[in-house]
Amino acid sequence: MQLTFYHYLHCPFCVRVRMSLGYLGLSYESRVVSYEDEKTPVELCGTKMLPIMVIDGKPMNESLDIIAKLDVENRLETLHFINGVDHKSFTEVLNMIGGVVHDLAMPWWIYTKEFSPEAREYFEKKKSVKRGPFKDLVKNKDINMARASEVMLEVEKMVHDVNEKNLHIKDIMLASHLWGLYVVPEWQFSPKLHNYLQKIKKLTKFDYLGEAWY
Ligand SMILES: N[C@@H](CCC(=O)N[C@@H](CS)C(=O)NCC(=O)O)C(=O)O
Repeated sequence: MQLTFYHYLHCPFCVRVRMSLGYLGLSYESRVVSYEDEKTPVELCGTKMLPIMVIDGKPMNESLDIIAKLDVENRLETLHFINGVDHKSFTEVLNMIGGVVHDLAMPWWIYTKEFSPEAREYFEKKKSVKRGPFKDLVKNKDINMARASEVMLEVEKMVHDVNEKNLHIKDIMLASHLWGLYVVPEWQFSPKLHNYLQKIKKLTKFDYLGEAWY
């Protein structure tokens, strides 16, 4: 199976695919797409949305569908999760987590090495429509940190002692959504969440921004 993976480094949906690839031990060609590049994703899948995986010449999107297709031995139980009863409620919880994580992380993401000045401008303009200007997100960071801390109390109840055998797609989805907070200098995960995330990092051989530097 020949895999070419088009992705953004910061995007939690792309991160979940990247973590799954690492966990499954699949090698792939990585193409990090610049955020303002509309042509590449539109030519591949007809819409500006990543991740996109090209499998033996055929492009597909939707992170969970990609993972389900690649996980031929069903080690992460992705297909079962997609068709299962808690898919909807888990997705709602993730969206809520994403809301608080992204308000804190977005102003920092755009200053990582992934973003050129053009990509930064495009991203901020697009995301400000829903969230307001990034300078206001930064101004309100104490309020947003307090909101995030409250949410993390609930997140702590969702985590378990992960290992090579029991890692589930839901762990990967959760870790991918939380990972953005590591770029926020004032943020600190509780030891329980930090340990959980670091174990997943190891199990999935995940390196968040590494390839931006090579
Ligand atoms: N349901 C999709 C969601 C992917 C998604 O929302 N990708 C965002 C990045 S986090 C995107 O490509 N946005 C492009 C844009 O807003 O310009 C999946 O799971 O793959």
